[in-house]
Amino acid sequence: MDETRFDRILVTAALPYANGPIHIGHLAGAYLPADLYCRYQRLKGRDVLFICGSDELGVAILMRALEEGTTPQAIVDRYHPMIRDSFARFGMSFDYYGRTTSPVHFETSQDFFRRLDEKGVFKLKTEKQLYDPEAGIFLADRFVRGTCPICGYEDAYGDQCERCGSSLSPTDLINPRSVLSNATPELRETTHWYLPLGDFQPKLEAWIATHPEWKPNVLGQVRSWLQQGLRDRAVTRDIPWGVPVPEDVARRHGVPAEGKVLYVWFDAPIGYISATREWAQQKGDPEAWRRYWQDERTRLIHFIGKDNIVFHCLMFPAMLMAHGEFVLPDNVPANEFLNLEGRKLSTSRGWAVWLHEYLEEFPPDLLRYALATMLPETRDADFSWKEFQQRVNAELADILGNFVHRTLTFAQRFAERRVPPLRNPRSVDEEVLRELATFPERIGSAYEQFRFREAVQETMNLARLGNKYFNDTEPWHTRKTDPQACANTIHVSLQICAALGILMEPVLPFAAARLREMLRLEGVRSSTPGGEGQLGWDDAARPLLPEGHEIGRPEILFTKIEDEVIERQIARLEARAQQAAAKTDGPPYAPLKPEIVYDDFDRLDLRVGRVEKAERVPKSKKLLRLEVDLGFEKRQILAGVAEQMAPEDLEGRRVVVVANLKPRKMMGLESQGMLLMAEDREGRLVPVTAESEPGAVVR
Ligand code: B3M
Ligand code: ZN
Repeated sequence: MDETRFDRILVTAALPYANGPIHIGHLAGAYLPADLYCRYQRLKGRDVLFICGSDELGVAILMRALEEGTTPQAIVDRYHPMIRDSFARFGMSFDYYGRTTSPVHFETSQDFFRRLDEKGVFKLKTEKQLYDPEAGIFLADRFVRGTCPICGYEDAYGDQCERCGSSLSPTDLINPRSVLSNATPELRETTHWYLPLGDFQPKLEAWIATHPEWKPNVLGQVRSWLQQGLRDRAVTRDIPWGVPVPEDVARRHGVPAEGKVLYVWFDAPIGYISATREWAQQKGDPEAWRRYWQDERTRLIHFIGKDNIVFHCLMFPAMLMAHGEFVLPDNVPANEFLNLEGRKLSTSRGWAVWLHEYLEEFPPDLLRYALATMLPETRDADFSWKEFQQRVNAELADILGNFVHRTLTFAQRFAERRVPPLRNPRSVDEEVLRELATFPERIGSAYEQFRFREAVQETMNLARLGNKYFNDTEPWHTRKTDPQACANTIHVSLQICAALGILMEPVLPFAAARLREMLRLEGVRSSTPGGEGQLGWDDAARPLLPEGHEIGRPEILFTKIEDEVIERQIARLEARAQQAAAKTDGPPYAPLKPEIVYDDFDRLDLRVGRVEKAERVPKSKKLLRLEVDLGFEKRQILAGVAEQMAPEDLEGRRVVVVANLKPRKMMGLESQGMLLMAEDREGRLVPVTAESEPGAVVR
């Protein structure tokens, strides 16, 4: 880092949508590189702040809630802790991990929006959009389905047909229907705020031109966007989940604020700022966030995947420029995509390796290392389980683990676990120590330039150097022929181990800590937030263990992975993909009904009832007549299930009854209530049962 220009580094990693767990594609795109970078910089002794959090608003979350038949809040409350915890176990060294449903975030993004509005940055446009008259809301693209005009598929989305892949606009659909209510949508007028990106184009171009050092894949995308010409982008939406458009702002324009929220790509990057504010509050210095966002001597770096480039390199910078009080990113080292076993990662097709599942079976370091060697830095890359195994067995175990183990075992057996003195070093000893001294700089410069694969390879090269030196000096021979030469080999090898105890820390933080413990190497600065310690990255250039220093017992750093373990992972992946295929081919789930409040639910009186008797109703194909004991009284209930169920399926069972449903007559018989049934996507029914006494209240 150019220390004449910068005093501190603010690093952000893309805020993952809290609508599903983290998989290796996410890790390879943004998170692992960001963590490697921050850990390296902390070891260099630099002032680093590493910010991330869950992206909890917008259509993606709402869609997920809809698919699962629950609320968006329930979705984010499930996935936020899951993501946060799996990140922590993976060793992500965030200074702060926030979430965009926090009050600070609402306030920060509303203030940002208000300020841009006051500065006259936005354009307002009124247009006709699809509206669901039953649910009472405007329908974002994904909330409309209908028949594809190209291929006739009946379940095409408003923005795309999943069968033929055509990109559509909601008004192209034949027989459009609302996913929310099934109603036929109508066209209605609505007003939205637009960020006129085109107006910013000259400023953005000038700014991008000052960054020829950015990665070619990033500059390539940015230039192509600029070439096409930037267009106005709506930064508000009519959906019921997001940061509300501030009422005062709406009022100023005479636009009803109700139901309007900020577009998720407007609020999410502001989430980096909100999270930094929360970090500052938490540490009791509420203004500290300003140093990182508003001081020119801060270097801001966004780690993201390639699908987020336009937002981080053009839209968010335009917002920051318009606001006027913030620093702009100094670099956006976006990665390309990671494939899995030669196929595109796809969560809906079950083609992914999930972080939380991985962590149930393997230590975090193995994936950190293997992924780091396969990062899609310049082009798409592929992760395969076989290569994972190969990296672990042939590199971590056979090279790094082996070097450490043979060195420590030798020191234990022939030097009483003490660092022997270096006397009359041979030229080979001196050469290796000289070469060792070049590694911090060599690995470090790769990290500085976001060349993480190279950094990790160079780290392994130090272990390779150690192994070669150990082999070349043959301490098992010199032990008998020239004890001082043997002692020198042990001395130098231990110094290499100690250097590794620092230099492998970014990529293998857990193993590095164990190695330092084995060496009893103390005082190394932690690569996690707030770490103290005298020894840092550059100290690894010199011998760290004094003569006579006592070391601990050797332990195995990395265990090899058996073929069978890897085969199980591959089999699981295949099984997942098959399951997912079966599921998506099936009929659609019933659409979710519009939201109700608790009082709506509370008007139902649900009771447990025991079905004492069940029989067919003569001359009716559909009806069963049931006698149900509700404890305090008996009821006759007619259930329209005779086509799917036999009387024996119900007799004797404890079911759930709607007990306050107005009685009605069917086939001349009075039905005094209703049974709850679960109906799956194929139309199969099962009674909802409850193992409680008749009359028990269900709520
Ligand atoms: N949540 C999209 C994504 O996960 C989005 C990133 C926001 S970064 C401010 O790819
Ligand atoms: Zn189609």
